[in-house]
Formats: sequence, structure tokens, C-alpha cells
Amino acid sequence: MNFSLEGRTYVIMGVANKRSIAWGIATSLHAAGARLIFTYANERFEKPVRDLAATLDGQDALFYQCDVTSDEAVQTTFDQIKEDVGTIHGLAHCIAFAQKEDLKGDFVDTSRDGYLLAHNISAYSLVAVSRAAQPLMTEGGGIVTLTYLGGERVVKNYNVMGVAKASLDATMKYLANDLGQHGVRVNAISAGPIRTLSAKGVGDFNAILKNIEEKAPLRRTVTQEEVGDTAYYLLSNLSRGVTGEIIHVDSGYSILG
Ligand code: NDP
Ligand code: N5H
Repeated sequence: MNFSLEGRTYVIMGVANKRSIAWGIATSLHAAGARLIFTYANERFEKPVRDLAATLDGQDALFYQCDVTSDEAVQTTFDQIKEDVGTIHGLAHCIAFAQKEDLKGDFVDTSRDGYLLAHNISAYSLVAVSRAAQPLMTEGGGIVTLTYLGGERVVKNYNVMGVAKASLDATMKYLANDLGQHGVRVNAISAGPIRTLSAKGVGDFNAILKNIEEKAPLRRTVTQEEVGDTAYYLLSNLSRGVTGEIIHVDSGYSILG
């Protein structure tokens, strides 16, 4: 069986810079021969994303602005992608956001607006994007999203984002059930802590990483590349019997009590 992604096209949503998990996914899919399409939320990220993509040898990438809080923006983006490339074979959703003040202190203090914002960007967006992308997956396809252990159990300071990830996990499963009949598989990767732009404001991220190094079965943290290779597996025919699944790429940390 041939597991090359030659001749296949994937949409990568959520590259902010070279540390982004989305970038780890992009490099893995590129290495497997895929053509890549990048979306970014804000136009200030267009140049950085274009500059990064230019470092991928022989990659003829396409770029679109897509703020996932707008149904219209999501639809327009996928209409444009359909016009420009026709069929796509998959999508990586690497998007989350919560207000800084909701990522510390007590979860019980989360405001209604903060709760809705986190769920809008971090969970509902997968519904909007999947609905717009599925018609372009005329040969079947794969959708992968990024989740975190804090959606399965209480993790200090993750707070509203944990509740949004729980919603994202369930959203992924309901989408897998709907889209399976179209040959589209939907899965999630639960990544261990990785230092990215999103993680930047997190107080004492070093202590969080050190705890993983001390306790996780592999006694080390994971890399963007390792998450990228699992995304490659989930977006290729290697995983053709897998849907509605959460794969932990976390050095085994989630098995600990
Ligand atoms: P990054 O900061 O690199 O990426 C976050 C991305 O979210 C950015 O590219 C940002 O886009 C995008 N985004 C935010 N709001 C919107 C919006 N309204 N519309 C479109 N895109 C938006 O961080 P990570 O790589 O760490 O995060 C990627 C995913 O991985 C997230 O879902 C995160 O929860 C998850 N994750 C991260 C872990 C970690 O330890 N880092 C662990 C487990 C899961 P832009 O830059 O254009 O604003
Ligand atoms: C238990 C933890 C540590 C505490 C919680 C961290 C949660 C992080 C996730 C969200 C997505 C971070 C976030 O929204 C940051 C924004 O408020 C401010 N940052 C930005 O606006 C930057 C510029 C842009 C690019 O960021 C986004 N997201 O748009 C969890 C950690 C151990 C693991 C972790 C870091 C998980 C995760 O989900 O990212």
C-alpha cells in the first residue's frame, strides 16, 4: 500500500509562527508529498505564514484569511478554495482562544462572554469548518483537531478552555458520525504541553514541562514534529479504519492516575 500524500491537498488552519503545532503538521504533510493550503485569522499573520511556507522545498502553497468566528468568512474561504483547487483531501484544525483572565484563578468566576468566546472559537469553529469543507472532499478525506487533557479532567488554570475542549471532543465524535457516510473521518490529537505562542502567557510553563519530564512514561515532553507525524497518520490511508478517536501524543502522561 502506498501512503504517500502525493497529489493530495490539505488545509492547515492555525499557523501563527514556526513553533505552532499547525506548522509541525504542515512539515510532516509536506514531507509526505502533500500540497498545502494555509489559513490565518488576522492579516498581520499573512506575511509570516507565507515566509514560513516559502521554506518548504517545492511546495506550491495557497493562502487565505479566515477568522473562524464568522460563518461568512468560513464559507467564503472554502468557496474560494473550491474555485482555486477543486478537491481537498483533509483539514487540520489547530485553533483555540480564551481570554487571558479566564486562564487563571477559579473557573467559577468565568464570565458568560468569556465562556461563549472560548467555545465559539475553540469548539464551534470545528462544526463550521467541517460543514464548509466536507463538500470539497469528493474523494473522501480526514479532519484532525487538537485537544488537551484538560478537557477530560481538571487541570489547574486550564479552566474555561478545558470545558471548551470537552465540547470540542464531543463535537469531533458527532461530526465523525455525520461525515463517515461521505468517507470523511474526523479525529483528535491530544497533545502534551508544547511551548507555543498560545502557551506564552502561561505562568510557570517551565514547571509544567518539568513535571512531564519527571512523571510521564517517556520522561520527556513531546514536539510539534511528533504531533505532526500523528496528524499525517490520521490524514493518510494508514488510519483508514479510524474515526471519532482521540489519540494522546503526550509521552504517555494521560495514563497516570
Ligand atoms: P499557536 O498560538 O501557535 O496557534 C493558535 C492558533 O489559533 C493561531 O494560529 C491563531 O491564529 C488561531 N486562532 C485564534 N483565534 C482564531 C480565529 N478567530 N480564527 C482563526 N484562527 C484563530 O498555538 P498552538 O500551536 O499551541 O495551538 C494549536 C492548537 O493546539 C490549539 O487548539 C491548542 O489548544 C492545541 N493544544 C496546544 C497544546 C500546547 O501545549 N501548545 C497542548 C494541547 C493542545 P492567528 O495566529 O492567525 O491569530
Ligand atoms: C494547563 C495549561 C496552562 C494554562 C492554560 C493555557 C491555555 C491555553 C490555550 C489558549 C488557546 C491560549 C490563549 O487563548 C492565549 C490568548 O489569551 C492570548 N494569546 C494570543 O492572543 C496569541 C497572540 C494568539 C496567537 O493565541 C491564540 N490562541 O490565538 C495548559 C498547558 C499545559 C497546555 C496548553 C498551552 C494547551 C493549549 O490548549 O494550548
